[in-house]
Amino acid sequence: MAQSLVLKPGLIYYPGYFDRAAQERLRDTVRDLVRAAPLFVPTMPGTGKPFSVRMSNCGPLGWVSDKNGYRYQPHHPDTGQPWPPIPEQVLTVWRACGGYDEPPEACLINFYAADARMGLHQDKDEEDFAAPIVSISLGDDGLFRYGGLNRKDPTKSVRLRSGDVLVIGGESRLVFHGIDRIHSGTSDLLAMPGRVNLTLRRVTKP
Ligand code: MD6
Ligand code: FE
Repeated sequence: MAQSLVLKPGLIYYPGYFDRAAQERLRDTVRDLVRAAPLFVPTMPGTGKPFSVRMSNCGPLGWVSDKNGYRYQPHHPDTGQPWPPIPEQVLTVWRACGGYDEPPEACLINFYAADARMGLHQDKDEEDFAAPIVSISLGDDGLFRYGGLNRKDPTKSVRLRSGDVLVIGGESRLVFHGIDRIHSGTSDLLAMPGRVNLTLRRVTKP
């Protein structure tokens, strides 16, 4: 089992979880996934403003956002096709680090170009907060900021590197978090500059 660091109770960081060979395998798998389910541009509920992060999903459910709101749905918003299955290499991380008996139902795939970011948010569109969210990073470093249960709580940052795993669960399941910036050129894993983040989620109560 990889080394782990408790950033705060329930927020568990596994730096270097995947070695280079495993990162390359996962990169190739993600490339196939986004061929089947192309990256789409989510938009903000209400304003319709586009996210700077492009997204796709795998699993029985996928997270989407558009003018009607945030939700999980079984099909791609542009193609109408069901999402491809979650790859075994990814399910293995959930089993090893998730501490939750039932499988994940959604794996959100985020692609950050060099200038993309993600504002401070909580992940609360799931029914079951007893399940953690398990995050895997590939490619360029991303500066991950996390705080507490209130938006105004003080925050800290950790630089998520290619191959790192982060688990948000327990009493940290609903902490505010975001990505302040991408450190372009810090990894040569991807064919283009940028960062991929996979987040595994249990959506429904078993
Ligand atoms: C990211 N991740 O790392 C954005 N959410 O690119 C998230 O928003 C996130 O990493 C919940 C749990 C883990 C995460
Ligand atoms: Fe999140």
